Amino acid sequence: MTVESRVLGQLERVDRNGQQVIFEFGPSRLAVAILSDQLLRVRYAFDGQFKPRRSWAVTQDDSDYPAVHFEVVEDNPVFVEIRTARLKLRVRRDKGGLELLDAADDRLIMQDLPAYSPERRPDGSLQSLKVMPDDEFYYGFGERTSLLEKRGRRYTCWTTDPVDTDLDHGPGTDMMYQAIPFYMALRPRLGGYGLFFNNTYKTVFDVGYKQPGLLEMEAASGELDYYLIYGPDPAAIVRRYTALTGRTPLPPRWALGYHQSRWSYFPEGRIRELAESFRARRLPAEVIHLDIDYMQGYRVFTWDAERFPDPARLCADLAAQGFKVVTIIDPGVKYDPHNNYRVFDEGEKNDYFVRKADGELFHGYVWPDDSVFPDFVRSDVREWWGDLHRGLLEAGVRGIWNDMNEPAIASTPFGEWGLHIQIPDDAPQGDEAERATHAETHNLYGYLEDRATYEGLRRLQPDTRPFLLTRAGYAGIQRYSAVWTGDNSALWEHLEMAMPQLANLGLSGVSFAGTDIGGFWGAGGAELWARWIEFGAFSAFSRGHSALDTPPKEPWAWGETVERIARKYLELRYRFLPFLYTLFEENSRTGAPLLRPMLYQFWHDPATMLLHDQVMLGQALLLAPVYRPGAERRYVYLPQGAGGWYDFWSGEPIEETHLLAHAPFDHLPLYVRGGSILTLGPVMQYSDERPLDLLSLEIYLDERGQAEGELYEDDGTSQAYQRGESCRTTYTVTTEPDGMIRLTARRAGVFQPAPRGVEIRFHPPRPRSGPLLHRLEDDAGNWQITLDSATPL
Ligand code: MIG
Repeated sequence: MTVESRVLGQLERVDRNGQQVIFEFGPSRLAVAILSDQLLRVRYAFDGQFKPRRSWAVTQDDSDYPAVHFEVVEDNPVFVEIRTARLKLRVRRDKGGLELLDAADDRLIMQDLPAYSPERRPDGSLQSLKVMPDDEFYYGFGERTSLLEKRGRRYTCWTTDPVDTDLDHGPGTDMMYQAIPFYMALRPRLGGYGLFFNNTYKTVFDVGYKQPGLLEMEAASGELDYYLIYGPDPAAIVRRYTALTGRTPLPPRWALGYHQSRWSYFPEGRIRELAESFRARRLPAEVIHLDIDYMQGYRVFTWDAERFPDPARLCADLAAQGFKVVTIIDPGVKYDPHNNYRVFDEGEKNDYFVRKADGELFHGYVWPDDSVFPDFVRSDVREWWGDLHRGLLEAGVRGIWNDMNEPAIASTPFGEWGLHIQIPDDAPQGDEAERATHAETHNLYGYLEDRATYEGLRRLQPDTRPFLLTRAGYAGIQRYSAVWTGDNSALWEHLEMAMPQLANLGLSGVSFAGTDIGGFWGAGGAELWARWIEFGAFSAFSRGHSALDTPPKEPWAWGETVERIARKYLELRYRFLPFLYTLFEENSRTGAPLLRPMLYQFWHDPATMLLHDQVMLGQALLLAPVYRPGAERRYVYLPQGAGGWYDFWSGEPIEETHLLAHAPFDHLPLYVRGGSILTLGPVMQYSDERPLDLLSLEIYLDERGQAEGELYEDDGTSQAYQRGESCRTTYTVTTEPDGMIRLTARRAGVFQPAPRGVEIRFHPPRPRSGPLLHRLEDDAGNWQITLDSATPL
C-alpha cells in the first residue's frame, strides 16, 4: 500500500480541547494530551484524522485521567509552549518538532532532532528522531540480550522465537520473544524520562546505531503515538509507566517457590520419583512443570493416557507432598478433522482459527505437525480458550505455561526444522467491530493468549489467584503472566546476561521474570549450574529447566558438592519468602521491580550507569553473583551514601566502596544496606508446609543507629486480599540520645497471621548476644521493646 509521504510544515492553528491541545500543520495535525503533570501523550495524524483507540493494549482512554491544570503559551515566534506544574513542552512552529523541559529550571529533558519533522513515508511507515545527548544512557526495551545499557544498538519490537543461530539468541540478537516498545533515558544526577511507543505494529528503536547521537523511532504502520513519562528518577518513571500499562496482581504465594522443569518429565512415575527425590534429599521445591510430552500427540488440552493414566490422582498425590503442577500449553492446535479432537472440532465449527486474506485457513507446522492457530484478538475466541482450561484445573493443575506464542511456526513438519514462518501480515484478525490484520496484532498474539488464559482461570476459579508463565508478550504482559526469557544456553555468557536482561525487563514493567536456571540448551557443567542456582534462587521467578537432549540437570545431578550448594540457596530462598512476598506486594502497587539495576536507586551516581553485573533485590539487598568460571573473587561496587553496607554472611560492616569479594564455589556475595531490617522466615521445604511460625528480624543499623523493615501478609492464595484481607507490619529501630535502642512493631490491616515467635538479631551482634527470642507476637502485632545498647542483650 502506498500513501502520500508527509512531513509537517508551518503551524497554522492551535486549539485547546479539554485536556488536549491540537496543532494544525496544513493537512497534518499533532495532538498533545496532558494526562498528568508528568505524563503527556503525543500523536501525529498525517492526514488529519486520528485513529480510534484499539482496545487490546493500553486500556485507558485519555478521558479516564482526571483533569490537570495546564497553560498554552503562544507568545514565542519559534514555538508554542504547553506548561504543566512540572513540565514544559515546546512545539516548534516550523515542522512541529518537540522539546520537553523541566518547568522548574528549563532543563532540556527530551528533544526532537531540530529542523526535522516527524514523517510518514510512502510505505506508510512512521518516523520520529530524537537527540541523544552524550551523557544520556538508555535502558528498558523489554527483554533484550547483551549488557545493561543500550546505546549503539538497534531494537525491533516483533515477537520472535530467535532460532536463527545454533544456540538461539546471543548478545547480538535483535528480535526476541517479548516486544515491549518502551525505553528509559537517564542522565546521572539529572534523571530522565520514559517513552512508551503506543503502537502494536512492528516498531524499531535505533539507539544511535545508524547514526551516532540520533535515536530513531519507527513504526511499520498505524499511528505515530507515544507517551512521554517524566521521572526524573527511575522509580517514578517505572511507576508511571506501569500505571499506564498495568501492574502484576499478587501471584499465589507458592509461585514464589522453586520450580523444577525439564523437557520433558514423563511418564507419571518419573514425576513421582522427582518429587520424592526433592523431599528425600531435603531440597526445598514446590512446582513441577510438565512440558509437551504429557499431551496425547501434542494435542493441547489432552493427556497421554498411557503416560498419565490418572492426572487427578497424580496432582493430588503431589499436592500431599507440597508440589503444585504446571502444564505447558502451545497455541497451535493440531489440524485433526474427524478424529473427535474436541479443541479442533469446536474451533473449526465456530471459525475460531486465523484465516488468510483469501479466506483459506492458515496452516503451519508445530509440535502436533499440521496446525491451525486461534485468533486471540477475538473476544469470543479468548473466552472459548479460557474455558478450555476447565479440565486441567479439575485435574488439579495449578498453573499454565504458555510456550511458542510469538507464535513460533515452521514451514515443514517439525523435526525437519524448516524455515520459521509467520501468519501473513494481511491475515484478518480480531472482532468484526475492530477488524485488524496480523501486521497490527502479531505482537499481541502471546499477550492476548495470556489474557484469554488469565481471564479463563479467573472465571473458572474466581477466588483463586492464577499463575501463568509466558514466553511472548507485549507491553502490559505483566498484568497477566510471569515471563521467562526463553531458550538460553548453558554458557557463562548467558549467566552474565541474565542479570541485565532481567533488570531491563523489570524497568519495562515485567518484574515476575526469570531465566532457565543452568541454561536450556547444552550441558554446561557443575560449576556453571552451581553459580546459576546461587543467582537464580534470588530471581523473582525461580525455575530450573533444560532441553530434551541435555544431561540430567536436577540439583543432585552434579554430585554432592553442588547438591549441598543447591540446598543452601534453595533453603535461603525459602527463608527469604516473607521478604520476597512483601516485594511482590510493593510491585503490585507501584510497579517497583524486585530485581533492580543499581542505577534504579543510585541514579545520582554515574558509576552505576553501566554496572550490569550486580543487582539490587528490593532496596535492601545487593546480589553480586559470580559469573566467570574458576573465579573465586569478584569486584563489587558499593555506592556511598546508601546508609552503609554490611556483608550478609558475616554481618560485618564494609567500609570499602570498591570491594574485591571473596567468593568460593559455594558463596554468593550478598550485601545489606544499612538501615534495613530483613524479615525472614524459617527454612521450609515448600511455602505452605506450615505458617510463618518464626519470624527473624535481621537488623542492620545505618549511621544514625536506625533501621526499618516491612512485612506484608495475607492468605497467600485467594482474592481476599483484594477485599482488604491483608496486613502490613512495620518494624522500626531507633537509637535514642541516651543510647537506648528501641524496637517497635506496628501493624495495619485486618489479616490475622498465625501466632509466631520473633527472633531479633543485630548485625554485627551486640556484645555476647545470641538471638533474642521475643515473646509471641500479640494478636494486634503491635509491640515495643527497649534495649540498653551498652549492656549485652
Ligand atoms: O520447540 O516445549 O522455550 O522451554 O521446553 C521447543 C518444548 C518448544 C520451547 C520452550 C522450552 C520448551 C520447549 N519449547
